[in-house]
Amino acid sequence: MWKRIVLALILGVIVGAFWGEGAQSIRWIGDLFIRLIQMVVVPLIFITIVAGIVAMGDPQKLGSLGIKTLAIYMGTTLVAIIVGLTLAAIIQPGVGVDLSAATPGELQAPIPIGERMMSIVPTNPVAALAEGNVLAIIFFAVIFGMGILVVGKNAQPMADIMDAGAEVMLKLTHWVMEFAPFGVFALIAWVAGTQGVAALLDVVALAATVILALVFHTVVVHSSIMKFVLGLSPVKFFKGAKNAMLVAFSTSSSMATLPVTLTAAEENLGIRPAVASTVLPLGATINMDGSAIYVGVVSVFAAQVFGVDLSLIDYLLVAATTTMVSIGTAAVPGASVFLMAAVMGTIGLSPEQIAVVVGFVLPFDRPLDMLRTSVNITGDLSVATTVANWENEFDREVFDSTGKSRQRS
Ligand code: DAS
Repeated sequence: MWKRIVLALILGVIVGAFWGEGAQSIRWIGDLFIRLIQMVVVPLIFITIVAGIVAMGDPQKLGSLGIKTLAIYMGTTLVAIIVGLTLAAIIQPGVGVDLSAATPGELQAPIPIGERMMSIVPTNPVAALAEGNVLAIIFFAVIFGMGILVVGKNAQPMADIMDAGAEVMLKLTHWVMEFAPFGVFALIAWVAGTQGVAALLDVVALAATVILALVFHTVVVHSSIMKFVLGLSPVKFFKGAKNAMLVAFSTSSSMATLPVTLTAAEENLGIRPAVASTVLPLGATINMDGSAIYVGVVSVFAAQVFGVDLSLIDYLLVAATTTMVSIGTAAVPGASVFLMAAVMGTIGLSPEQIAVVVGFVLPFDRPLDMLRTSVNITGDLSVATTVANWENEFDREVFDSTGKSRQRS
């Protein structure tokens, strides 16, 4: 799939460069693709967040291990998003990027912050879904998911519906991505034709910001957890996690990597099965530091492109929304593309502006997806190592002997 997208990207640049303004005539293909993305976003967010909350299991039953795990997962994701937002605010990849010709809609009038905070609680959840009010949808999805958990077995049919719904929405997402090469070709040809090929180079600054944030979070944050929180060698941690990180990089799917993640946890990092078998599958589903960084950086990029001044409250809203949305982000290739649209909605961008940004970043998504999935897995293993240490389910000898050729017993 992504080879076809790269081919579409290259063809789009060439056609756009030679066709010039005439490329406007195929813009409708790009608009159609953007509409397909928009069609999927609202049901995808609602259903995957409800399914993600239900997947966490009942808080009462989770016990200390579960509560600790959830708290550390959300905490590390919040740290990740703060790293991403800070670097995006400093580097400012979106400043000077001119997508105006691509922006059919005008900037939405800024809504007073008090009103925006209140609107998080929807007076009519169905209206919130219909209007695409992302924060209200997320709020209702979390409450609805917790309601299913608390009601327990009587709500099992609803839990099953949400599980099945998440699977159906992911299939629809997959179908929309099948159309991506055509949409990307048209969007790139149109931007290159109307803005000049140089406009595409603006995405390099965005990609560089994402990569910098991913590397910083992985190396600095997780090394600090190992060294200063657990008193373990960061080098040995990364040696033990290497295989899982490489498989995540090549598959761009946390779920596909899970078997390798479990093996690395038990055989290299000394995490006993009691912790590995609960913490890691949960992490692959709801813990995505890399995706949170990506979605947050793109949101700040979009705000800079369209001249939206972000207040501190806006940054906090993006951080909270991204953390929640990462619970619903599916562990499959390209999942973040749809959910970043949700987060951009919280900073007042119009659906058209969101769609243009999504169409702009999509051609470059796959290489960044490989990196962010690798970071997602690293975060899962870092939290699993932490929980294993705190629950005395940790085999220090196994961890310390990582990388040495151990005599297979
Ligand atoms: N590829 C997703 C994963 O498997 C993450 C993403 O799309 O951001 O973790």
